Amino acid sequence: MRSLKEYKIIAEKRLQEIIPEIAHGVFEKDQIPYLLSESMRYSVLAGGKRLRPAMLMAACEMLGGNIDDALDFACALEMIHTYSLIHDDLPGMDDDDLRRGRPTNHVVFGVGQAILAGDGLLNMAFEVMIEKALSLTNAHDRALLAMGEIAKGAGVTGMIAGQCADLYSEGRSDTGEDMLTYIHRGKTMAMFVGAMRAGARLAGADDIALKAVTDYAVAFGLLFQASDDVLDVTADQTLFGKSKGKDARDGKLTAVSMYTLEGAKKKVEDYLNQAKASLECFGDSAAFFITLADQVAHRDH
Ligand code: GRG
Repeated sequence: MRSLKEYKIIAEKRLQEIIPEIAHGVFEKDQIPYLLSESMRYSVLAGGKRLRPAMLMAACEMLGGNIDDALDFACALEMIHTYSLIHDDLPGMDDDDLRRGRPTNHVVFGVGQAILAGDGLLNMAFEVMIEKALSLTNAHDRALLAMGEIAKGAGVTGMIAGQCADLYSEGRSDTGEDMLTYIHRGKTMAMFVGAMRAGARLAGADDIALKAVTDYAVAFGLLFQASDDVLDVTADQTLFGKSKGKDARDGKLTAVSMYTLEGAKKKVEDYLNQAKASLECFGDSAAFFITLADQVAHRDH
């Protein structure tokens, strides 16, 4: 069994290759403009926990698939996740100036270039997946199904829907628990579900296995967001790597504003138990996911 750290190293090495470094000042035919490559690399290679790519690869391996088939899909997912962070930080969205412990993309490159860095990462993610899918000559169907899972998680009924509801709810007093759950399911959970289901699809998983990994990802996503909301209140700013206390300042609907700090902590433990129970059917082969859920529930950043 591999660890989160091993998956992180594998994904980061491949991401370095996928988005090439271009010499300063170069704009050449059929090549990424240097400025775009620099701004995309700035955010994608800025660190990050790499949870989603690790979960995609681990799900694939747990279900008997091959990590070489999964790696490019995992990197594409991380590129999509990074685009969402860049766009979320823009002045027209969450308006933040700190991400992954660094100034946000638009602070360094300007708003216009930051929008393009996000667009570039999103579009290129699909180029990467299509190229990999075409190379998997005996598994085109699996690759297409995996791409579909990722597109759905990131899409207009997934992450983008959650972000839409989040912006809608800001400062409103007529939204409650249902809206909070809708936002968390979309913004946070959908990409974890996409990760796990894509990994499972690449392994050729049957319906029973697909249901088990989906149940885990749902509980994990809710656990992750509730613990993130707790950390927004309790974390050490340096370790957290993004602006602390911002949710409350922006009048955001969060697990803490809805359930109180103690209530949100209780939610974390409930989701943790649900996540672990979902993968009982896989026994020891699910050890990566059991450890991961424990780590995320009890993290300090
Ligand atoms: C712009 C379409 C669009 C969506 C933005 C990702 C996102 C949706 C908003 C960021 C704010 C937020 C609280 C999102 C919920 C998901 C989340 C906690 C993302 C951060 O994920 P981590 O902690 O980040 O895995 P790293 O940096 O470790 O990859």
